[in-house]
Amino acid sequence: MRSLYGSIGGLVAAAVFASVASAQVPGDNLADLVFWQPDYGTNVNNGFGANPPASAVNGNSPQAMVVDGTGRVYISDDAFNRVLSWPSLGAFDGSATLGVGSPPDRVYGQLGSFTTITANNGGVTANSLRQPRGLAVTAGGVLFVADQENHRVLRYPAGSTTADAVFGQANFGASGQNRGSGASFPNPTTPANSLSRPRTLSLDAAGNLYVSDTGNARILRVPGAVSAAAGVLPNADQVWGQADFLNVTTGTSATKFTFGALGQYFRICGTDYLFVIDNINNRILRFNLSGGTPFTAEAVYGQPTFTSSTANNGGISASSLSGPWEIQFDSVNRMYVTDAGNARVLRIPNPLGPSPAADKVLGQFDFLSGSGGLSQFQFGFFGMRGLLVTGSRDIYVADNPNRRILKFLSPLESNCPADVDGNGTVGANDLSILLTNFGAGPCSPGFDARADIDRNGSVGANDLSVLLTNFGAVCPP
Ligand SMILES: [Ca+2]
Ligand SMILES: [Ca+2]
Ligand SMILES: [Ca+2]
Repeated sequence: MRSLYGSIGGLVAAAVFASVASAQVPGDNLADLVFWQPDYGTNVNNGFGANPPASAVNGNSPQAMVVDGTGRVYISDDAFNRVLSWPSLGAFDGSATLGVGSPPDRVYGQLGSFTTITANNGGVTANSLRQPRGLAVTAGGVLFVADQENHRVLRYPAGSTTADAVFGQANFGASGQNRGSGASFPNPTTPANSLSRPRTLSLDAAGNLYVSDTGNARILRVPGAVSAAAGVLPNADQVWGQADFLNVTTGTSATKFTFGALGQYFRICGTDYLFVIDNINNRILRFNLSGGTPFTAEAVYGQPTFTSSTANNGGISASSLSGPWEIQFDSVNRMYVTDAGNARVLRIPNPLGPSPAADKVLGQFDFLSGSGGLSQFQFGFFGMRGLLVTGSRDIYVADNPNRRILKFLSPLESNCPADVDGNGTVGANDLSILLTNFGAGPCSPGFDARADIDRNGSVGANDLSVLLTNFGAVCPP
């Protein structure tokens, strides 16, 4: 059973830091902004009962956060049956140091209203949503929304809040689970275009869409979903977790997972991967789509074998998982995992290596703690969902049961990045590490990410300039 306030250390940290909640300090484990709640100690159920009504600057159940190529931000809120959008992360943050940020300029699913939260407002249409979850967006702003309880995925042209294409239903007015055939029975007429509670979405460079079809224990690939004609999107052409499109079975192996599993596509160093976050089995599977067996996982995270599934197998550690939810990568290909059951975010520096373990943790003091709770103030989470890692390595976490989003300013990075080796001064050894990695990036063998001082994803002249400018400097402890 989780204690209300987590570890004693967490309680002390919360008590100490709640009084200086407005201070924004990068490079530490304390949040620097909170959204949708008035302070770090509150998690009221906005929009219901006597609590604050729904507004443009609050929400209830944050799920996914994505950013398009122009910097526009999109956040899904399933309890409020809407997706909100801001023109930039800066606009989302607003000028507040604590509290609400700035109002969004766009809403999906509520006919333009920022104060209604009705499921299928106006009926089931190309403008309605019922508990939207996953999001995916192209660089140009074409948005896909997993409209979970309408058992469909909607595509919105850039700038429009009216969908022009649907996957999983025959038209914009239909909303049946598996087109009416039930929870885990893909519709026999169109089994490759049938959904049961879709959640996470992702896109590859060719515009194929990967859909987590959680109620059918499978991940689908919808070919050419970005460029396909308006109307009903093409049938899926690939499926993970099932031998065919028609049948649904579950399991714990390199080819099978269970209900609720979430797929996320990433391209890393020229290779295409599908990661399946098999949260009930407390593991993440990695499928290599550029290899010879794309439907058999080549690696598993959080478990010693492909057939084990115990939470924190072998004890909680830097390589154990409990109910993982989402993963993201930064510019040097480090993997961040919302390890929700352990109320922590893990950073795995070498996720393609033989035994990937985390080197940093957010939400806990060490790798041996996993307690969470409601109202964890500035320090922790409880049952996190989506995750966004920015170019400067700020981290936004959808702290879902606390009904808030937390922003941490580069929480896992050094505040003195020119001190590459972390010994407290900027000196000859730091220069040596930088020069050894000069011209290299995360796909170079033996790359040392610490040498990327400016966090742009490679080691070059600007990193050298920053180091030389700070040469001889003493870094704060
Ligand atoms: Ca901080
Ligand atoms: Ca140093
Ligand atoms: Ca750099």
